[in-house]
Amino acid sequence: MVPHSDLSPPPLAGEGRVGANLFPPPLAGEGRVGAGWSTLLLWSAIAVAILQAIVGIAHVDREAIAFAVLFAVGVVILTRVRQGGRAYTATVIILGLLFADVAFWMITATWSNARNHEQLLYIVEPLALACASTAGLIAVAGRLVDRRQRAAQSVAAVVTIGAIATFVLCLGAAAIDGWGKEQTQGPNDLSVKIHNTAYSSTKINAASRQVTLYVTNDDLFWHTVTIDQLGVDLALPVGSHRRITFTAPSGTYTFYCRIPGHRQAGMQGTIIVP
Ligand SMILES: [Cu+2]
Repeated sequence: MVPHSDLSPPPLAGEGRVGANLFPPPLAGEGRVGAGWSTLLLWSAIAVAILQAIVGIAHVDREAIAFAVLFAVGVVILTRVRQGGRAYTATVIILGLLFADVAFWMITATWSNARNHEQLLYIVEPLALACASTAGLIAVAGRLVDRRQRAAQSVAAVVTIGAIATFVLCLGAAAIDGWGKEQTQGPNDLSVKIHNTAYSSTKINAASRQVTLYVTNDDLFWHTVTIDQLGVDLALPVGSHRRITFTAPSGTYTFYCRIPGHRQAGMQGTIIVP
Protein backbone atom coordinates (compact mmCIF):
# COMPACT_ATOMS: atom_id res chain seq x y z
CA MET A 1 0.00 0.00 0.00
CA VAL A 2 1.32 3.45 -0.88
CA PRO A 3 1.34 5.82 2.08
CA HIS A 4 -0.40 9.14 1.54
CA SER A 5 0.26 12.38 3.33
CA ASP A 6 -2.75 14.49 4.28
CA LEU A 7 -1.99 16.83 1.40
CA SER A 8 -1.74 14.19 -1.32
CA PRO A 9 -4.75 13.61 -3.53
CA PRO A 10 -7.05 10.76 -2.54
CA PRO A 11 -6.05 7.33 -3.84
CA LEU A 12 -7.63 6.19 -7.06
CA ALA A 13 -9.44 2.92 -7.33
CA GLY A 14 -7.05 0.09 -8.18
CA GLU A 15 -3.98 2.10 -7.25
CA GLY A 16 -1.93 -0.78 -5.90
CA ARG A 17 -4.53 -1.65 -3.30
CA VAL A 18 -5.69 -5.17 -2.73
CA GLY A 19 -9.44 -5.25 -2.58
CA ALA A 20 -9.77 -1.67 -3.78
CA ASN A 21 -12.91 -2.66 -5.67
CA LEU A 22 -14.64 -3.18 -2.30
CA PHE A 23 -14.70 0.59 -1.84
CA PRO A 24 -16.51 3.10 -3.98
CA PRO A 25 -14.19 5.51 -5.82
CA PRO A 26 -13.21 8.45 -3.60
CA LEU A 27 -14.70 11.87 -4.25
CA ALA A 28 -12.78 15.10 -4.53
CA GLY A 29 -11.62 16.45 -1.20
CA GLU A 30 -10.95 13.86 1.43
CA GLY A 31 -12.76 10.79 2.63
CA ARG A 32 -15.69 9.14 0.98
CA VAL A 33 -19.18 10.48 1.35
CA GLY A 34 -21.43 7.85 2.80
CA ALA A 35 -18.65 5.61 4.03
CA GLY A 36 -17.65 4.53 7.50
CA TRP A 37 -17.10 7.12 10.19
CA SER A 38 -19.24 9.86 8.63
CA THR A 39 -22.22 7.54 8.32
CA LEU A 40 -21.77 6.15 11.83
CA LEU A 41 -21.45 9.70 13.16
CA LEU A 42 -24.56 10.88 11.35
CA TRP A 43 -26.70 7.94 12.47
CA SER A 44 -25.45 8.14 16.07
CA ALA A 45 -26.39 11.83 16.15
CA ILE A 46 -29.82 11.03 14.67
CA ALA A 47 -30.34 8.24 17.25
CA VAL A 48 -29.34 10.47 20.18
CA ALA A 49 -31.54 13.32 18.88
CA ILE A 50 -34.57 11.01 18.59
CA LEU A 51 -33.98 9.36 22.00
CA GLN A 52 -33.52 12.75 23.69
CA ALA A 53 -36.68 14.04 22.01
CA ILE A 54 -38.72 11.02 23.12
CA VAL A 55 -37.44 11.22 26.70
CA GLY A 56 -37.74 15.01 26.72
CA ILE A 57 -41.37 14.94 25.57
CA ALA A 58 -42.31 11.96 27.79
CA HIS A 59 -40.80 13.58 30.90
CA VAL A 60 -41.64 17.15 29.81
CA ASP A 61 -37.94 17.81 30.42
CA ARG A 62 -36.69 21.07 28.89
CA GLU A 63 -32.98 20.17 29.20
CA ALA A 64 -33.48 16.90 27.28
CA ILE A 65 -35.49 18.72 24.59
CA ALA A 66 -32.72 21.33 24.31
CA PHE A 67 -30.17 18.53 23.78
CA ALA A 68 -32.43 16.95 21.13
CA VAL A 69 -32.51 20.28 19.29
CA LEU A 70 -28.69 20.63 19.51
CA PHE A 71 -28.16 17.16 18.04
CA ALA A 72 -30.79 17.80 15.35
CA VAL A 73 -29.00 21.03 14.35
CA GLY A 74 -25.74 19.03 14.21
CA VAL A 75 -27.38 16.47 11.91
CA VAL A 76 -28.67 19.20 9.58
CA ILE A 77 -25.22 20.86 9.40
CA LEU A 78 -23.46 17.51 8.76
CA THR A 79 -25.71 16.82 5.78
CA ARG A 80 -25.51 20.37 4.34
CA VAL A 81 -21.82 21.34 4.46
CA ARG A 82 -18.86 19.95 2.54
CA GLN A 83 -17.20 16.98 4.28
CA GLY A 84 -13.71 17.84 5.46
CA GLY A 85 -14.46 21.57 5.33
CA ARG A 86 -14.04 23.85 8.33
CA ALA A 87 -17.75 23.94 9.19
CA TYR A 88 -17.91 20.15 9.00
CA THR A 89 -14.88 19.64 11.27
CA ALA A 90 -16.16 22.22 13.79
CA THR A 91 -19.55 20.44 13.88
CA VAL A 92 -17.82 17.07 14.38
CA ILE A 93 -15.83 18.46 17.32
CA ILE A 94 -18.91 20.07 18.95
CA LEU A 95 -20.88 16.85 18.50
CA GLY A 96 -17.94 15.00 20.05
CA LEU A 97 -18.18 17.14 23.19
CA LEU A 98 -21.96 16.63 23.33
CA PHE A 99 -21.59 12.85 22.83
CA ALA A 100 -18.97 12.74 25.62
CA ASP A 101 -21.26 14.67 27.97
CA VAL A 102 -24.27 12.44 27.28
CA ALA A 103 -22.17 9.24 27.40
CA PHE A 104 -20.64 10.11 30.78
CA TRP A 105 -23.92 10.95 32.52
CA MET A 106 -25.90 8.13 30.92
CA ILE A 107 -23.34 5.36 31.57
CA THR A 108 -23.19 6.37 35.24
CA ALA A 109 -27.02 6.67 35.36
CA THR A 110 -27.48 3.18 33.89
CA TRP A 111 -25.05 1.71 36.42
CA SER A 112 -26.63 3.52 39.38
CA ASN A 113 -30.22 2.70 38.40
CA ALA A 114 -29.41 -0.96 37.70
CA ARG A 115 -27.62 -1.33 41.07
CA ASN A 116 -30.55 0.34 42.86
CA HIS A 117 -33.14 -1.84 41.08
CA GLU A 118 -35.07 1.09 39.62
CA GLN A 119 -37.91 0.55 37.14
CA LEU A 120 -37.07 -0.99 33.74
CA LEU A 121 -37.86 2.23 31.85
CA TYR A 122 -35.22 4.12 33.86
CA ILE A 123 -32.59 1.53 32.97
CA VAL A 124 -33.57 1.38 29.27
CA GLU A 125 -33.57 5.17 28.76
CA PRO A 126 -30.02 5.91 29.96
CA LEU A 127 -28.67 2.62 28.54
CA ALA A 128 -29.97 3.37 25.02
CA LEU A 129 -28.52 6.88 25.18
CA ALA A 130 -25.23 5.56 26.61
CA CYS A 131 -24.83 3.08 23.72
CA ALA A 132 -25.79 5.58 20.99
CA SER A 133 -23.61 8.39 22.34
CA THR A 134 -20.60 6.11 22.89
CA ALA A 135 -20.91 4.91 19.26
CA GLY A 136 -21.05 8.59 18.25
CA LEU A 137 -17.95 9.36 20.32
CA ILE A 138 -16.03 6.54 18.61
CA ALA A 139 -17.21 7.83 15.21
CA VAL A 140 -15.99 11.35 16.06
CA ALA A 141 -12.58 10.00 17.15
CA GLY A 142 -12.38 7.86 14.00
CA ARG A 143 -13.41 10.75 11.75
CA LEU A 144 -10.77 13.07 13.26
CA VAL A 145 -7.91 10.53 13.45
CA ASP A 146 -8.54 8.32 10.42
CA ARG A 147 -9.17 11.18 8.02
CA ARG A 148 -9.05 9.06 4.87
CA GLN A 149 -11.50 6.61 6.44
CA ARG A 150 -9.31 3.63 5.59
CA ALA A 151 -10.42 1.40 8.46
CA ALA A 152 -13.77 3.06 8.71
CA GLN A 153 -16.23 0.75 6.99
CA SER A 154 -15.32 -2.43 8.84
CA VAL A 155 -14.74 -0.73 12.21
CA ALA A 156 -17.97 1.28 11.94
CA ALA A 157 -19.88 -1.94 11.36
CA VAL A 158 -18.21 -3.50 14.41
CA VAL A 159 -19.04 -0.42 16.53
CA THR A 160 -22.70 -0.54 15.44
CA ILE A 161 -23.01 -4.24 16.24
CA GLY A 162 -21.06 -3.66 19.48
CA ALA A 163 -23.43 -0.89 20.57
CA ILE A 164 -26.50 -3.07 19.98
CA ALA A 165 -24.85 -6.09 21.67
CA THR A 166 -23.86 -3.92 24.66
CA PHE A 167 -27.46 -2.72 24.99
CA VAL A 168 -28.80 -6.29 25.01
CA LEU A 169 -26.09 -7.64 27.33
CA CYS A 170 -26.45 -4.81 29.86
CA LEU A 171 -30.22 -5.17 29.86
CA GLY A 172 -29.75 -8.91 30.48
CA ALA A 173 -27.37 -8.20 33.37
CA ALA A 174 -29.87 -5.71 34.83
CA ALA A 175 -32.65 -8.32 34.50
CA ILE A 176 -30.59 -10.83 36.48
CA ASP A 177 -29.94 -8.16 39.13
CA GLY A 178 -33.68 -7.33 39.15
CA TRP A 179 -35.57 -4.12 38.44
CA GLY A 180 -38.77 -2.51 39.68
CA LYS A 181 -37.76 -2.78 43.35
CA GLU A 182 -37.03 0.90 43.84
CA GLN A 183 -37.04 2.68 47.23
CA THR A 184 -40.51 3.57 48.46
CA GLN A 185 -41.51 6.47 50.63
CA GLY A 186 -41.70 5.88 54.39
CA PRO A 187 -44.55 7.36 56.50
CA ASN A 188 -42.33 9.99 58.12
CA ASP A 189 -40.19 10.79 55.09
CA LEU A 190 -39.92 14.35 53.83
CA SER A 191 -40.63 14.11 50.12
CA VAL A 192 -38.77 16.20 47.55
CA LYS A 193 -39.40 15.91 43.81
CA ILE A 194 -37.01 17.21 41.16
CA HIS A 195 -38.37 18.26 37.78
CA ASN A 196 -37.02 20.63 35.11
CA THR A 197 -33.95 21.47 37.19
CA ALA A 198 -36.02 22.59 40.21
CA TYR A 199 -36.87 21.19 43.64
CA SER A 200 -40.60 20.79 44.41
CA SER A 201 -40.01 22.64 47.67
CA THR A 202 -37.23 25.00 48.65
CA LYS A 203 -38.28 25.35 52.29
CA ILE A 204 -38.45 22.10 54.23
CA ASN A 205 -39.45 21.88 57.88
CA ALA A 206 -38.21 18.75 59.62
CA ALA A 207 -40.33 17.32 62.46
CA SER A 208 -37.37 16.05 64.48
CA ARG A 209 -33.59 16.09 64.54
CA GLN A 210 -33.51 12.77 62.74
CA VAL A 211 -34.44 13.56 59.17
CA THR A 212 -35.23 11.19 56.30
CA LEU A 213 -35.48 12.67 52.82
CA TYR A 214 -37.23 10.76 50.04
CA VAL A 215 -36.16 12.26 46.74
CA THR A 216 -37.24 11.49 43.17
CA ASN A 217 -35.75 12.83 39.93
CA ASP A 218 -38.04 13.15 36.90
CA ASP A 219 -35.32 14.68 34.70
CA LEU A 220 -33.07 12.88 32.21
CA PHE A 221 -29.91 14.36 33.69
CA TRP A 222 -28.47 13.87 37.18
CA HIS A 223 -29.25 16.04 40.20
CA THR A 224 -28.13 15.95 43.83
CA VAL A 225 -29.38 17.01 47.24
CA THR A 226 -26.25 18.22 48.97
CA ILE A 227 -25.91 19.72 52.46
CA ASP A 228 -22.27 20.65 53.03
CA GLN A 229 -22.53 21.28 56.81
CA LEU A 230 -23.97 17.79 57.41
CA GLY A 231 -21.98 15.79 54.87
CA VAL A 232 -25.21 14.88 53.08
CA ASP A 233 -24.87 14.17 49.36
CA LEU A 234 -27.61 12.23 47.62
CA ALA A 235 -27.10 11.83 43.86
CA LEU A 236 -30.06 10.99 41.63
CA PRO A 237 -29.99 9.80 38.02
CA VAL A 238 -33.00 9.78 35.69
CA GLY A 239 -36.23 8.44 37.16
CA SER A 240 -34.59 7.43 40.43
CA HIS A 241 -36.13 7.20 43.91
CA ARG A 242 -33.66 7.46 46.79
CA ARG A 243 -33.79 7.88 50.57
CA ILE A 244 -31.25 9.31 52.96
CA THR A 245 -31.41 9.58 56.75
CA PHE A 246 -29.27 11.92 58.82
CA THR A 247 -29.24 13.52 62.27
CA ALA A 248 -28.64 17.23 62.60
CA PRO A 249 -28.39 19.73 65.47
CA SER A 250 -31.18 22.33 65.55
CA GLY A 251 -30.67 24.98 62.94
CA THR A 252 -31.22 26.08 59.37
CA TYR A 253 -29.26 24.35 56.62
CA THR A 254 -28.85 25.06 52.94
CA PHE A 255 -29.34 22.21 50.47
CA TYR A 256 -28.42 22.52 46.80
CA CYS A 257 -27.61 20.57 43.64
CA ARG A 258 -23.88 20.27 43.00
CA ILE A 259 -24.18 19.53 39.26
CA PRO A 260 -22.32 22.45 37.59
CA GLY A 261 -24.67 25.37 36.90
CA HIS A 262 -27.71 23.94 38.68
CA ARG A 263 -27.31 25.86 41.93
CA GLN A 264 -27.00 29.07 39.89
CA ALA A 265 -30.14 28.01 38.00
CA GLY A 266 -32.05 28.05 41.29
CA MET A 267 -31.56 24.56 42.66
CA GLN A 268 -31.13 25.45 46.31
CA GLY A 269 -33.30 25.70 49.40
CA THR A 270 -33.28 25.53 53.17
CA ILE A 271 -34.15 22.81 55.63
CA ILE A 272 -35.09 23.80 59.18
CA VAL A 273 -34.33 21.29 61.92
CA PRO A 274 -36.19 22.01 65.21
CU1 LIG B 1 -29.40 19.55 39.47
